[in-house]
Amino acid sequence: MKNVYVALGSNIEPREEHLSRAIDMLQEHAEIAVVKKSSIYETAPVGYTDQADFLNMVVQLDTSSSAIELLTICQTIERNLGRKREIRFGPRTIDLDILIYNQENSKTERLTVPHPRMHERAFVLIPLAEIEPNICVPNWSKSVTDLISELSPEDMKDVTKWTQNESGNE
Ligand code: A4P
Ligand code: MG
Repeated sequence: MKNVYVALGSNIEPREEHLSRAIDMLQEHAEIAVVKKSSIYETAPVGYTDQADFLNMVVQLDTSSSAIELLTICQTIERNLGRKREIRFGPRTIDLDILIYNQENSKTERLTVPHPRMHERAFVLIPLAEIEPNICVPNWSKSVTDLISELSPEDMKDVTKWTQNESGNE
């Protein structure tokens, strides 16, 4: 079994339903078990900033799938949840990114693991630290906690724990 961390993000309503349906769809695969889930965080958009806030979270999976098989599964789930690729870094019903695949360090045309931008993203590192603060992130050879200590206070303040009631959702 491979130990894998996947980041989920949505900034098109119903955001929380998109996250939970994506996790259900991962679980429907016999070769995937979701072993841990972070809390959900509300996060300001990074990269392309003229878009709605995201809900982000991270899940830990045990899987017998290869990294490329898992990417294909993630992209099928994105398609099934109505993902359209229009603007790079732009609004999306669901985004599934493979952060860490069994401590592998590899780059192919379709897949780079660890995810090439994860080390600088509070919306990835904060939920990942909640479930696995000490895991080493290959390529940077640093723990999640160490990578967080390199973020600016500005980056950190844009990521807050999300609860349904505070946001006025049902
Ligand atoms: N790809 C390569 N490596 C990976 C990997 N480790 N996991 C390839 C998943 N995919 C990987 O991704 C583009 C291509 O990356 C895929 O075809 C795949 O083969 P995409 O999901 O089609 O397009 P995208 O998401 O627009 O681009 P990208 O580069 O994945 O964007 P990011 O880096 O995921 O950024 N702000 C907040 N607050 N929260 C967010 O979740 N997300 C983004 C998207 C921007 N700003 C955000 C958030
Ligand atoms: Mg993506």
